[in-house]
Amino acid sequence: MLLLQFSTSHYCRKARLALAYKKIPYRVENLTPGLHILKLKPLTGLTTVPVLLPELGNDPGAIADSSQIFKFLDQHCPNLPLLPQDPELQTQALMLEDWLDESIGTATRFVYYHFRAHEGKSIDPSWSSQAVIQVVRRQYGINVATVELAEGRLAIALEHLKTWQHQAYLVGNQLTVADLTAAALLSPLALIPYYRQSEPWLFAALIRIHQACGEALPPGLS
Ligand SMILES: N[C@@H](CCC(=O)N[C@@H](CS)C(=O)NCC(=O)O)C(=O)O
Repeated sequence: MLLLQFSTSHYCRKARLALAYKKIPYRVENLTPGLHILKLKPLTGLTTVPVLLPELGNDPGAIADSSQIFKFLDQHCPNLPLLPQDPELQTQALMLEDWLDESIGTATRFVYYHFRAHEGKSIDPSWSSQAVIQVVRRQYGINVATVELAEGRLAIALEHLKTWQHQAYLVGNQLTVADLTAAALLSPLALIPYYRQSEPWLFAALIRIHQACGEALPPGLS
């Protein structure tokens, strides 16, 4: 299998966590932001990574979107399922995944890129890195007002995800799409001192889940 990705994307980390958890061998191709559209649009009709090319003969040619990739991986490799058997728990896990994908992954992006352009500029002050950060900020409309809203959404999310403090998994008694999605999409916060200091339980959970999958830890935790 081939994973088309941006090496730093937290949605691509989500796909890698699932591939690693299921011990599926795969290669990665790192795309260049901007030029990625030329490759992705004809393949999937979308412009986002991750995209998985299963390269398995009669399987779909290209799978776009991390949730669709999870669905495909569970069908292709039912061992170590990413969803609970129980239909009620299954719905819970899928709802959590969707909320994390659509709301929290975006909020993390806003807070992270704002941080990297200001207090976190010293992580990589190079012209090229700051240029990419500025392009991302313009692309998504990241500014003081939108970051403030994102911080509010993250505060609610962290309150909800505190269940991780008392139980190993967010849903039921097995690792699910909810744990993998939260671990990936919140991973950029590991570089932000405010979150490291105020939510140590979160980073303990992120490390635990990355280790359970056998995936390299994100920057800030490695
Ligand atoms: N819902 C999508 C979101 C993926 C996403 O937002 N990917 C970003 C990188 S983190 C991207 O490819 N952005 C480039 C673009 O929108 O052109 C998923 O889960 O795969």
